[in-house]
Amino acid sequence: MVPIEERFPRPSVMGVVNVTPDSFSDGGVHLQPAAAVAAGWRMLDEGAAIVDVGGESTRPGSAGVSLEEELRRVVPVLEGLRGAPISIDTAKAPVAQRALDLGAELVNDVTALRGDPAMAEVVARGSAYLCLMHMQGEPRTMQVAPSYDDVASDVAAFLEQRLRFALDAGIPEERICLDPGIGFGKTVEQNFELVRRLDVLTALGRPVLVGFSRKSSLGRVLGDRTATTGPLSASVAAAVAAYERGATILRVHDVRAHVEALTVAVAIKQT
Ligand code: HH2
Repeated sequence: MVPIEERFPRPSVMGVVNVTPDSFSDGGVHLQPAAAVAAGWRMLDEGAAIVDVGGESTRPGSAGVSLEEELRRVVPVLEGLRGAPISIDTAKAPVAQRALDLGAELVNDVTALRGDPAMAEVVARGSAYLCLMHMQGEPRTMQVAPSYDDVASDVAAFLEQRLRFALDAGIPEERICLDPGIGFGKTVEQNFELVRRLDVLTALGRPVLVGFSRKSSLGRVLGDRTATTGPLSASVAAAVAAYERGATILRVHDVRAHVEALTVAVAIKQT
């Protein structure tokens, strides 16, 4: 099996397809399977290395969906994207298993193997890559009062502990990437500090995935104190800054603009 850093060289773009009515920025847009499938193929055409399919919104305040509903949303989309490089954004082991059976190659678990006790085994048994993400609290309440001693070192300590847990469960290290979880139990300033100090996370020795695309901190730093999303221009700036500080995979909704911006950033780095 190819190590994740070879399969997804720095920088690689992960396109987001949310098959949900309520995702914070694209809720409802891809609820029909045909629309979601078309969006996935289009993102690959635009240069995404992989497409992240999710059937449960984790936006601040969200309550979660049942297993049956999540399967009902994602399975037709996974079937329509057969043969494409797919990531499954789920915290439920049966959804991950079904996705792996349908050819998914990465499990993106925003609970870092804490949501479903069966998840670690599903990943260990298969040959998929795994993303372990930091979240303080749970989506329903995570933005109420985020609190850290030192956000970068607290997030790093958590990810190191979850990496150890995954290794102990038999998941090879070379299959794992880590993610600071932008917007998951963090203030605006904490989100920006995590990107500013991304070296604290890359020091853990695993590739880092960053998902800042469209998140509300981008709208808020632009002056709208009640923003729930951020614009494309700000998303691209955050992705390029994260890449410059060592991020390997950028999780984004607008693939073409990010691929173009990152291509320029790479060209500048190389000259
Ligand atoms: N962000 C979201 C969902 N999944 N996974 C990883 N690894 N990293 C992230 O930053 C991340 C994620 C939230 O964004 P989105 O999927 O657009 O919204 P929603 O959760 O409302 O569906």
